[in-house]
Amino acid sequence: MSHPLFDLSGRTALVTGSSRGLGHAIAEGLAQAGARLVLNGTDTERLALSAAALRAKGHQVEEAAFDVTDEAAVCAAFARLDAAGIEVDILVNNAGIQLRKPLVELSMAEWDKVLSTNLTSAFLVGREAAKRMIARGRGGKVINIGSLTSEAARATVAPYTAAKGGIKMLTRAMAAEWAEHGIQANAIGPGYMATEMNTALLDNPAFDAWVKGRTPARRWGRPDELAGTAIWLASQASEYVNGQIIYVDGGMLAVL
Ligand code: GCO
Repeated sequence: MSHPLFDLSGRTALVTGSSRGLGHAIAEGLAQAGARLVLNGTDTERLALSAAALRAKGHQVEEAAFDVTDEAAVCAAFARLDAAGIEVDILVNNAGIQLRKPLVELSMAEWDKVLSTNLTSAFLVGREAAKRMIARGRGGKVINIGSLTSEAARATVAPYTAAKGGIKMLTRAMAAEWAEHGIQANAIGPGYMATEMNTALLDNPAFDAWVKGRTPARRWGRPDELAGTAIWLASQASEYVNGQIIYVDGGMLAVL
């Protein structure tokens, strides 16, 4: 029997970047707990496939294709949700990209792209969602997706590291301003997960061995292993948890 504290029936969850990878898995977990989904991505074909796969499992799914880095597009998307009577109670700021390159070779444009996709997007989508949550007076949930790089750096991923460090502090800033409105803003910090974004790392035998050696669990994480934490942070069960980043990393950050 499911516990009522974790029941998301009657709630609507917008998950950015949910046509694949961690976003899709988190969305599926929230739907299994009862939430209606609003999936987001920029590739409308992939988004439609992701939505169809979840509908086939009996979940209620809307599609909202918009670019999370484009302020006008974000505002227009929320206006369309308003017009359709769709109220976002749970926002998961998951959209993210990676770019692996030594710092001294990075262009300004590359830096800006990673920062805007991985950090500024959470501010933009978070602002639009929270404005509405505050106006409705029913509170809400914001879950930002951090990373191990919210805490520790790794060579060749500097803009990603800076953005994910920013996500940790943006989460706290959101909690500082929105907690009094009944909104909980927390983050999930996934460890090394077997996703499409990490294909190059998974396919590199030395990196694969490093991850397995460095992680107490001795393996990569599976995207669906984020679902439990996402459901908890999206539910009434976490009503007094605010500004935290929860690492789901097989123990990696806990050890040297
Ligand atoms: C990397 C990876 C990161 C990590 C993740 C760890 O290049 O280090 O692509 O995305 O997998 O963020 O938390």
